[in-house]
Amino acid sequence: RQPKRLADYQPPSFLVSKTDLSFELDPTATRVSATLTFQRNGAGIMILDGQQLKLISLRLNGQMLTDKDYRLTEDSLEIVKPGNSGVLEIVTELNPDQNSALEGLYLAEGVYCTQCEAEGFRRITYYPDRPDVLAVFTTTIIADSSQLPFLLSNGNKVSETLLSDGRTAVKWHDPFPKPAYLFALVAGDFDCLTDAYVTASGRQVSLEFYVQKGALSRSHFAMAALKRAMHWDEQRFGLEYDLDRYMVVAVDFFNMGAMENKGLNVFNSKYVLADDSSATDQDYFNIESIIGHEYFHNWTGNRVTCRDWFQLSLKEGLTVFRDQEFSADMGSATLNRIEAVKLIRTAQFAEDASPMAHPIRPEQVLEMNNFYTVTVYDKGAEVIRMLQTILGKTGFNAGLKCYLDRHDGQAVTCDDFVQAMQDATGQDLTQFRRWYSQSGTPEVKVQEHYDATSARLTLKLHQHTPVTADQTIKQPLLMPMRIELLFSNAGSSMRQLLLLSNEEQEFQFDGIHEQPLIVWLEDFSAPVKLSTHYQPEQLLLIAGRATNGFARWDAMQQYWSLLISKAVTGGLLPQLPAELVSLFKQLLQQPLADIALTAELLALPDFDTLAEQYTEIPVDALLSCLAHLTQQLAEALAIELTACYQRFDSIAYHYNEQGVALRALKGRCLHYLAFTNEGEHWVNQHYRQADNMTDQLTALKAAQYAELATSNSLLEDFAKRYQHNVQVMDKYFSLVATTPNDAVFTHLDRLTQHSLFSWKNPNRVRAVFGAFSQRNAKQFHRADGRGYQLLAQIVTKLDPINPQLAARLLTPLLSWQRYDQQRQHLLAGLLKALAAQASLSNDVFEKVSKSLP
Ligand code: BAL
Ligand code: ZN
Repeated sequence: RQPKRLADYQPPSFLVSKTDLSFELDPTATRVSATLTFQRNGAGIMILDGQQLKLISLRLNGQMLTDKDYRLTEDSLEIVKPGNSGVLEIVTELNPDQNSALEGLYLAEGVYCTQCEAEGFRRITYYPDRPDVLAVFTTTIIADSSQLPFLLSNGNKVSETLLSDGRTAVKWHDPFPKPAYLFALVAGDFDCLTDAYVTASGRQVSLEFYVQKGALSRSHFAMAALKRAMHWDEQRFGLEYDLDRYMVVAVDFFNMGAMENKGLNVFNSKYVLADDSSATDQDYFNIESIIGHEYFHNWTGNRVTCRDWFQLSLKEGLTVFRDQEFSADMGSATLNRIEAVKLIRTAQFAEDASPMAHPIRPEQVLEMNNFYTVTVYDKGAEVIRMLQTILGKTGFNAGLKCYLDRHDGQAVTCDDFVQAMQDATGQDLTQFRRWYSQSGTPEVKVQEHYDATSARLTLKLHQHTPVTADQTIKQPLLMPMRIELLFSNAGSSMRQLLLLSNEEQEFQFDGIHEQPLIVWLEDFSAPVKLSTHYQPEQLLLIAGRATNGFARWDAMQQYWSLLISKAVTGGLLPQLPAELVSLFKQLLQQPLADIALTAELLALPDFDTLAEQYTEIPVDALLSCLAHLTQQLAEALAIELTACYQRFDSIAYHYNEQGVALRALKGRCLHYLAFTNEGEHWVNQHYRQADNMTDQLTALKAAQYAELATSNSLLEDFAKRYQHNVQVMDKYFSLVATTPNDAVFTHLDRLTQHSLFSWKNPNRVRAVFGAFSQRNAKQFHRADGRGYQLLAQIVTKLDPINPQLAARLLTPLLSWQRYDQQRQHLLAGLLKALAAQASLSNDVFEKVSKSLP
């Protein structure tokens, strides 16, 4: 199996200017007629991509081709003498019903749906399936409209015709040239919510949401979120929508969260459907953020797209950054930043330390689906954020405008993006470009020296990026470090931006008349691991005083990490320091100023965050420390927790910033109260009185973590109540999969027999086995290997059904070298057994083979 390399990029030999498609839909034999108007673009043969297709016929400029005129392989079609330009007509047949990989055209629950990013279009017809071939698409869909009343594709609807055989033909035209990965077709029966939006320049846009029958009332929030996103992009970046229609279809069978096909987004129903009785605050947040993300792609991804898939972060890092800025403006910027940083410090740092380590612009790829990663997306967004920090908001906005003006309608590279930022601002970004090519998590050490005589403060920074699985040579990076100097006089401080570019660098501040306490890396201004020399009491001071809310939370997290790491090193359980107890008492009793931040300040770090701070992860010690500290906090603060919990009258559910914050703080109190003698009482009451999904789940999770006797009966009640709502049942599946004791294995087995479970539905599989492997550390990382064995079996079972899903689920097994000898041995054995299996998909093969020595 040969990986592709960025260094081998060649422009396409042929371009396609016009792509006319006609689909005659049939569950097992859909016929696709493609008419491609092509022109030569350089030397080389004409080779089209194609997979799992039955070729019916081929014509070149009207002439039927015979088998001496072309060469067909498992994944390509070569036209022997195409000439310099012409029209190629290709008829293929495919089987949507059998397509459980959910790439290309598939049929699930009566809905025909496509997913073409990254390389799914080659499962629809033979085509130059690469993002730098941009064509104007016209699509005709022919089907029985009594079965499939909605026949949708990209762009504007041109016509609808009743054919003589009773079928209907609907024709769509998308005037914007696009690569094949942005093509979409959906056919099915839906309920449709319509609305309208008038853009800043007065364009009337019809907004249409297509959802499963009966779910219309659950699509209003997503519609409103779309309108907020459209308005926000106009206000913040001056970007308007460009077609007459914007359609969103929600489907339950989908590998991704959503897909930004031009004018016709396809969404996982999880990220569209919501109402107050079935959606949590987190669900509402996710819906708004993903609706925004896909909408923002219309400019950053669709109007300007990627030259090749190595440039994926060009559109994804940038669009994640844009959706983060949107969410921050719609709610609490501090909470948004905390959540984004948690993801970097857990999954992204873990990826850097794993055999799959790669830069945000990967250099070598066997299966592109494996590179839709937290590195490309979320570290990619951090890189964009650093650009904004360095250039300032005005400079960044000017850079983005220059990029979009310069490259509208083109397929370009990450270098083109940085060049536009440089040209618009005059800032030399030569060194900054290393963030695109260098993988790994930089480590930054800081030293402070204060000289009272000269009133000079000297800060010495040292950066180092450890080698990663893919790269041994690392260079210094340009990184913005935001700091605050806190002086003894309360309220007196000074904020600075340091630009670290050398391996070692000093920054001097004169006229500093006392030794300040320094708050490092405000807002996580660079995605690095920082090592400082704080004393615990200094961290508590920062937690109380820093101007930046993120920095206050971060100081608390560092405080706990320090306490836990000392305990782990000493082989003991940590004891709760008195000063921490008094700080928590203060937080629980303070006037309700920033409730959301308070809820975060009262949280212990999660297992994954702590794990990333160790080369060899002390699984059992970390889990014991966390359980022990939770118990100690509950005992030491029972009175204050109860009082804080009872401070809030129940208010009717509403998803807004204040409501989210109140539920979060009350939920945090309940999490600890579950560990007190009154635990059963509080949890039962919380569950019974809840008028919303957030509070119900908070109660269920608290009961489960504290292993309360009531946990099972509450879960049963929940399952009975929501048995007809599959989105809520996914939450139930995940809860059962996070059972923290041996019973989980029987439960998992039972869940796979549940009438709603299907191995073909990624949402169900993720709800069960994703939750088990990523959110049940205690059972997944069992020292006897039972958790690992189960996941390996699941991956083996899923690979022939849905390789993309199988490879994603496999991820936690790859980091086998991070555990103790016994676990290493178990994991390595399982990975070797997987590697030895015949006919592994490229998806799973690439990951497994990289992980073995
Ligand atoms: N382009 C794949 C889905 C997303 O990132 O929006
Ligand atoms: Zn995206």
